[in-house]
Amino acid sequence: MNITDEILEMIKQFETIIIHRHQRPDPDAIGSQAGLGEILKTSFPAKKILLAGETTDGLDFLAKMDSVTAKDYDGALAIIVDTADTPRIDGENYDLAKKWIKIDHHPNDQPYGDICYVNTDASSCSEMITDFYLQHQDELSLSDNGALLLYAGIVGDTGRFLYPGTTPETLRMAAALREFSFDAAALNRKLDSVPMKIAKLFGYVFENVTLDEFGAGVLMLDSDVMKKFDVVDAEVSSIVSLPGKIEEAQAWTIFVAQEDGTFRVHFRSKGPVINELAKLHHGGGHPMASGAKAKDVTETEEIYRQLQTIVRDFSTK
Ligand SMILES: [Mn+2]
Repeated sequence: MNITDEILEMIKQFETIIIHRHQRPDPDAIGSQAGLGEILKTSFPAKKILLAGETTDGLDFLAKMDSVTAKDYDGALAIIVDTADTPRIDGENYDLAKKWIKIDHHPNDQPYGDICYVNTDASSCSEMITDFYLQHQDELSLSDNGALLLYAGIVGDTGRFLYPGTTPETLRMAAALREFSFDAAALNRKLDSVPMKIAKLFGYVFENVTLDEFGAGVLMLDSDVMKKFDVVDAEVSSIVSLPGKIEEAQAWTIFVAQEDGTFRVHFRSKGPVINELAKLHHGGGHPMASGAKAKDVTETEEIYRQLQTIVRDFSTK
């Protein structure tokens, strides 16, 4: 029995299944969570399937969350998708569930769950859920809306099939989803468009990002900048990959001021491995896309110096 068979067998044993994903969700978090939810609702209409966590402005067009109480976890199965470690799980009480399953594509720094299914070769958790569905098509069904959700997740985590995580398998999964009936062009447009104030911030990013001679980039969005563009942390995720458009950029870090004076730190790379650096600063993630935290400006400066060393070593080896 392979691991997806074990997952299906466990799902069959439970009447209530509560699906969680990570905090500050992106389209892959919502897509894999709600896409799996659609598969389970369509395939097992008698089961109670709930989506846990906060409903997120800006992504609520994909799916809205259910209100889940502690009582719902009595004898329930919790499935946690796209979430590397338990502190990042959105929604409380998952630890009250009778059993847990982890399904994720981030490095398995914290294995958890009665079943822990991690595939770091997958572009996205939505790709893994699509594969799960395809492997068990004889027993599972997928609605058009479920296909849309999973497709949104793959598009989100691959930057519309641009990032290096995109494999032949990714494209096979995406192709299978496109067999369903949904408006993929409209979905792509929706995922790719930003409000005017964010478009103005795009301009600021290109004006102000600096690169050293090896292509290590840095951009600071301090509280004055955040105020000037009238944006909060949750709204700036779409700028993180922008410096990648610059030919000379190899890897970059973006610091985003938080209300409490600390900084959220984003790392992206075209080659140098940056997740070990993220781990040094209370973060982690993928080798080419990670996040961390900095307590003050001094720590942001230290992070950029460390990034410069990584990029220089990569370029000169
Ligand atoms: Mn993901």
